[in-house]
Amino acid sequence: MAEKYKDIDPQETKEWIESIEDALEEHGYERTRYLLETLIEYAQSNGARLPFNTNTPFVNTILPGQQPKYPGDRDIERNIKSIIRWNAMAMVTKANKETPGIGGHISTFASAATLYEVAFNHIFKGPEHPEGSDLIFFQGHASPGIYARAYLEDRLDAKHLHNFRRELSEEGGLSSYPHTYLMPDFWQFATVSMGLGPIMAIYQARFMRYLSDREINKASNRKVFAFLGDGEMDEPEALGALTLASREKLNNLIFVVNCNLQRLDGPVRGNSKVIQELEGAFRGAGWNVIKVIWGSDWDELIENHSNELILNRLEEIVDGDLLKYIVEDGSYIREHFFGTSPELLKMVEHLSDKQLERMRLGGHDPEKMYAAYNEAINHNDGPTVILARTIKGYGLGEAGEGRNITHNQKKLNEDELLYFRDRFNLKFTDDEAMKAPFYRFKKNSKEYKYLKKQRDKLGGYLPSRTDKSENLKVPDLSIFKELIDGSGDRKISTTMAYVRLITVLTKDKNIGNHIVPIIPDEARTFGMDPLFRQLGIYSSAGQVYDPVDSDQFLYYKEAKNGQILEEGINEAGAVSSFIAAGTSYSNHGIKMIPFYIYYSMFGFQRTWDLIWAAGDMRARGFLLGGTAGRTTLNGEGLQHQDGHSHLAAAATPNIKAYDLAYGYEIATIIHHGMVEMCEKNKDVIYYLTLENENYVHPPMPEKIQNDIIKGLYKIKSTKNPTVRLLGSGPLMGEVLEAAKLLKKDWGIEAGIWNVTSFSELRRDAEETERWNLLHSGDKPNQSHLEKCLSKNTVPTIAVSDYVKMVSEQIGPYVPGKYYALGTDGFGRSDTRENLRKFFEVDRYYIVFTTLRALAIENKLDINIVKKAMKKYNLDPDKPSPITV
Ligand SMILES: Cc1ncc(C[n+]2csc(CCOP(=O)(O)OP(=O)(O)O)c2C)c(N)n1
Ligand SMILES: [Mg+2]
Repeated sequence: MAEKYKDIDPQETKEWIESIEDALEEHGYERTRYLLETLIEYAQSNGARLPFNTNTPFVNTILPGQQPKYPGDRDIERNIKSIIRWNAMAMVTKANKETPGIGGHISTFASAATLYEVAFNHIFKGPEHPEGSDLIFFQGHASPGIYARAYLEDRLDAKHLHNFRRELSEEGGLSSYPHTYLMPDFWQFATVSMGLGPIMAIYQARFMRYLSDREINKASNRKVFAFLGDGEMDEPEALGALTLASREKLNNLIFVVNCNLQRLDGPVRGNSKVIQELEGAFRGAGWNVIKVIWGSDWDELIENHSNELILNRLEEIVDGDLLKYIVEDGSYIREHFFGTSPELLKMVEHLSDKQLERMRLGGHDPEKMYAAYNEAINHNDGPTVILARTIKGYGLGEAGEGRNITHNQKKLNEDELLYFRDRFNLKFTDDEAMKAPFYRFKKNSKEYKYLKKQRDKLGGYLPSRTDKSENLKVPDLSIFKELIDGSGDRKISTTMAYVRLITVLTKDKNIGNHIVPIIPDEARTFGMDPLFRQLGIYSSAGQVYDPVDSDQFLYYKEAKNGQILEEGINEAGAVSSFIAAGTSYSNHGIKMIPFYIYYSMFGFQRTWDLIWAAGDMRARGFLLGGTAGRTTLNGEGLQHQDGHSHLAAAATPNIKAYDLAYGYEIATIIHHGMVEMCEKNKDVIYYLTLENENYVHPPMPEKIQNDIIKGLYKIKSTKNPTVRLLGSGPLMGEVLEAAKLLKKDWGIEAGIWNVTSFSELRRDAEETERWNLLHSGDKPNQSHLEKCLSKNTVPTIAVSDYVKMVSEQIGPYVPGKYYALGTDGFGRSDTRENLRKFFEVDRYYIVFTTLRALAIENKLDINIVKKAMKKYNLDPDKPSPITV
């Protein structure tokens, strides 16, 4: 401030400061804040425009005098922490000595050890805590430290540590990073794809509120902690949802950003200060920010905040400088940091170079960190972020402390091991240390007892993951009668059929309350707006305004107990809600079933990484890609027309993907999915594409449920088929029309099949083939595909509104020649008819391809194919939809 404006009356300035000093002394912080805010308001309203500033000085938010007494035994905790540091380092070192190139990280946990240890000893509530367990998003590549602690707690053995990153070893190993899928009793959240942790944590905290506001779970004092890297904060997802947390006053949410000022390649912000930048972003977004920059060693120097000299010096240095002070010795710090003025130099003349070098930073000082946590967990007015200054590779010395190479440091040599031992006063002999042994405290040691006692007090060990949820009773399929009976004469879309299903489902007395409809500002597109009124849109504030459509029956109803999560135009946030709801069975012991419907193009394509993380975290629920199909969604054009999400879905192992044509298929699949999730406890995600083309939906044929689930069922058989047509989703209509043309124009009878899932068919066929391979000589098994199609080897023509690779998935397993028609290429806006012609998937192309397939097999004269081209006006020189 002083720099920006010239002080034309220093005496007056002094008097004002003295007044504030008096206020602080006599009335404390609250009164001082009130006075200052009143003054600012007065000045603003009288025209003194104050510049917007979201930053506070580059010092700790909590002053030494405001710190609570440290509740633990610092010496014992230091011993425990040093051994955890050692074991974490040894785990990575050993792994890389034994298996060069296996990877791992030493430096990240080295920087974060104090952040975690203070919390483990004093803050994190465990699973047996009366208030329930905290939920912790660990920084992914700090995992060695978390394993190292679990080892001291007897939760992991040396053999596990030995097999870090060797998960396929016979004795079992440890995942590189937090992966629920691979360590389902241990890790709760998959965090290593940078940026996903923060957004998932925000929505997790919000979902906890949702559950208590809807009185499904009782309100509790559980917190969500997210440990994040400062480099990670550059991911758009990391900062993108901050205002939701403050808007919803999520005081159950605490971010801890490990500000070691470095990422993988080098400084996060060499030329400025990442902590200040983050402070600005978080404060601007309405968060409570606690900066923990300087350790106790700095208190004396900084204590006197009115000493402008040091404050200004702290203000002007940049992170690049701060990093340099880590790798240089004390004399360099004296010369370059304090040497800018004689007064500054004087402030440190009583300190030796060694002392200067060793001045601890905030994130390595347990007292400072405890003070921050203590304030964070007691802050009632919204979310808190702790910005903790640390040193990357702390304690590694020449081997990487604060160096640009530190992120990729994977093993220490013998000298470096000895240095590390000395640095943390460990008791290994030289010979022992050079072997990098794992160390465990003896059962009767004070460290072991302390470690256990602290965790006992806090309710047991973390991370840990359990499933104590009760099963839900899934209603009989018959509740979806109107879908099963078909639409009569009415032309409806699959989206409309789905909306009917969800309307009925949410009314079911057993399961209805557990359904979580999630929509990113697209409810009206899908015709779901009637649900606004029926279910209400969740809002922690209720509805404090009179909506513009309040005079209408189906008004925009927000409610504190609203069931719908209307996430706004925020697909990443909406998937995060999907994940929170879909993992509720383990995080809250209550099964919730998310139904997340979105514009299909903005699903996998935009947020597959989050969906992949959902798979990792064993989330359960339904993803519904609305207005899918490259030609079925017609007017919207290239960036809206999804013709490939099924490829991504097929590649995600625990997703079962379906492209559906009729209402009864939707009912069958969703019913089956719910039984798997809620009664059989399978960790599955169902992906259904839904379309907006209206046509008549027939009633469900008899006894085809299992076939629908397996992915293929017969629509029409013929006695002596010469060809087989496979249709899928909305293109089933074209297939049916093509079959009519084949009969009418060419006298050809085709067998007709409906493919509900190419990927499920392929998986089954592949698994069957694999079994047969491994059991060569035994009676071979038959896949569903074979059971359906192996009776004859006529040519097969498959059509879908997706790229050919989707239907080609089953090509190798279909007897006879296989032809795939699909929608490869960028979309266009036009009529469905023209688009299907353009992509060569319409009824005429189906007939044409069929005739040619028969000609190739010498079952038809090639001249007939030529005739057909003329008849249907097919241009042999039409440009390819892939290149045009
Ligand atoms: C989305 C994504 N991009 C890149 C990476 C690779 N990666 C792993 S750690 C890392 C650097 C992390 O830096 P920071 O967040 O500051 O964490 P630190 O180790 O410094 O605590 C990178 C780039 C990743 N895991 N995820
Ligand atoms: Mg970093």
